[in-house]
Amino acid sequence: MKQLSLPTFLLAGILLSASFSCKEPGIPPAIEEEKEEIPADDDKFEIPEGPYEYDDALNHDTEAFLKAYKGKPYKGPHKVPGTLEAEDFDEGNANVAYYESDNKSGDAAYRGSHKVDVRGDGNASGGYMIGDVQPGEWMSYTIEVEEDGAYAIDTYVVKGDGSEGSFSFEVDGRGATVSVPMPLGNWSDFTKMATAENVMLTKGIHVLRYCGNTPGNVDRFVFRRTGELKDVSSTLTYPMTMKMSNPLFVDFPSPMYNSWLTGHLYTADASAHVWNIGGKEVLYVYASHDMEPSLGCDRMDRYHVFSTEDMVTWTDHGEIMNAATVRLQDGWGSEGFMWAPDCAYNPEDGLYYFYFPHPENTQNWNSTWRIGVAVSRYPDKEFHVAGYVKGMASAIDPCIFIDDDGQPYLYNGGGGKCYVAKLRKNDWTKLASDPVQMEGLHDFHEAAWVHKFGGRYYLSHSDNHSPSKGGNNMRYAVADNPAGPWQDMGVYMYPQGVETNHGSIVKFKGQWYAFYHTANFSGHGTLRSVCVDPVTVNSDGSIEIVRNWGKAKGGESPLLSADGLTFNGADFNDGGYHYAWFTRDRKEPTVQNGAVKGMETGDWLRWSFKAETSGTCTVTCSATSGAKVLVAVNGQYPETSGHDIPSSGTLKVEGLKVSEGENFVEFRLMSGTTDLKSVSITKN
Ligand code: FUB
Repeated sequence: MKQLSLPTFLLAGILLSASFSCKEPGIPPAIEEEKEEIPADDDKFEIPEGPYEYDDALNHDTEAFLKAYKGKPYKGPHKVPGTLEAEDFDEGNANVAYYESDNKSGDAAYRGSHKVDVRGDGNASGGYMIGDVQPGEWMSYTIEVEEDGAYAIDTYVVKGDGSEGSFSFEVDGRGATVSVPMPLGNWSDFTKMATAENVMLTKGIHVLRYCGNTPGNVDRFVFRRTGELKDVSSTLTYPMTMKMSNPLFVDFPSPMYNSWLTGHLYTADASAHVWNIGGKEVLYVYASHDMEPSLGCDRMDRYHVFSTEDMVTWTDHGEIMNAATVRLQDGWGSEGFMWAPDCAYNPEDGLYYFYFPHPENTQNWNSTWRIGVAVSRYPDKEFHVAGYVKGMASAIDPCIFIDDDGQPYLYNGGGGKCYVAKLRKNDWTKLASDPVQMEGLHDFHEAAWVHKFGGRYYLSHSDNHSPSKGGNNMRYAVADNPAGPWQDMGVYMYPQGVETNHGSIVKFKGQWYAFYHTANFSGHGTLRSVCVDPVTVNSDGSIEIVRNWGKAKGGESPLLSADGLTFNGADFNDGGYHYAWFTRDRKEPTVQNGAVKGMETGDWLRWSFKAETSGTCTVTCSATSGAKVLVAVNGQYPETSGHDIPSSGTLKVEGLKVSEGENFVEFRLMSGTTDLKSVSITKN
């Protein structure tokens, strides 16, 4: 191939760090020379002729699963309906009858020496339980179902560290339930149970798998028949159109992980673009898909695309890519791990280029990230995997930015490092320069997004977060060059109570919007929901904080004076669901005599106030005991997983940061129930 030499890429002085948390394939210490532009040639990816091939990943052969299953019932098959002791998992090898992530042995007094953590416990039925079931671990049980039907499984399990937990079940290798929240108590309290509803079972032998999505000690399962067997096959047809408000998309149904059952559609990592479709401006959102039940971000295995012409009515065009299709069409990739994507339109060839981070293999997922690329004639369907962008840094969260001269730039990064490389102008699946690590970003975590305004380049990203601090801020930086060096401009969105945030900033029909995600709706940090709010971009390009916490009741935020400030619980902000308050059932909080009554897990309230100077404050809450709460100012918690409201009913939280100008205080229930009388703030 003829090599043409181009000017040096303007990245002087950019050095690559020697210590990568992810393995970087062949990145030079600094950019010297740009790779040569390749003339349109025969190695450019061509969309294959013939019918479009897609693996919907839901074809599952139950009969074949049972035939291949090598486990043997222990004291079973266990009759359903009936009671099954957790310690009576099937006989068989690891990865067949059980999966254990550590090498510890269980209590040999029952079933002899075993890697499953069987433990003697006087409070457990039969004297034993399975302790220390870690995320991703499972046990299989051969069951014999008496009659076709819908069954409930009362699961006697407990999480003793006070933080939220969940478990789920699979039947014959397929997801059979959503994530069920675990009861909280001491690690040996087996009086409480949580019910997995609507497990559809046909008469005969099946293999049930208990999956610990989080740690928990599990004692027994009680099966009850609750109704008729329902046809649970997927009846989803795309596209589907609905009116939406924040959080977006959750009301669209979607198949759950590895299952033909449907649940809420959880979306994250929205990349929003405006394409011209038949002379009309249409906004498209390319989002990743959090799978229910979740296991961290491991099971995210597909992408959906959504569009709108008015920001009110949205269409879900359905799945455009999944991990199974990467393997089918291009022969590589892991299971799951389809993380934050992006898409770009090339007017030169009229094709859409969809970029997605995906590991080369499941075992070493965290060190084998690639930026996969798929190409289509359409923005919303028939993406063909063209491979991956060879030579790009092994990191997550691709973002594509096309400069005014048509030059595409590919960004990616995570774990504190952010990279950029040029793509070939005439082949957007290949690099035109080696990736370099960019300079000047402040506290970069991940989620790079680039847009241009007033001739300058804007890179927004999440900062280094801590779930116990409420998650990450979204920051932005500016530069005169698409590759930096960047100058940090500060925060444009406060943490959203989720351990990640990830956004995009886009102008649509004259208004700027910030896309982001929260986990409020699900209450699980890895079952997220995309949201959107208008954002103000000033004429000098500065971006104002996205005001997504409503407005003080009555309009004017009260001033935090030297005397402090007290809000009645009931005087929470105006602005409604998702902004001023949140309840799982979306019903307005119940107000009585100035208090908010019966707050439940996941509920929160916000109150706006003004401060003349920045500093720290103490927030004192008066509420009934029996609940664990987080108290935050501007979405940032102190270093804690929650405070128990003491029996005195007075909870004091110190050291919360206040900014000059507008602030909001938030009271969020982590577990239990409470009535909230008041929230007082004093400046330190
Ligand atoms: O969705 C998976 C990962 O979480 C994304 O790639 C990150 O940006 C974070 O949102």
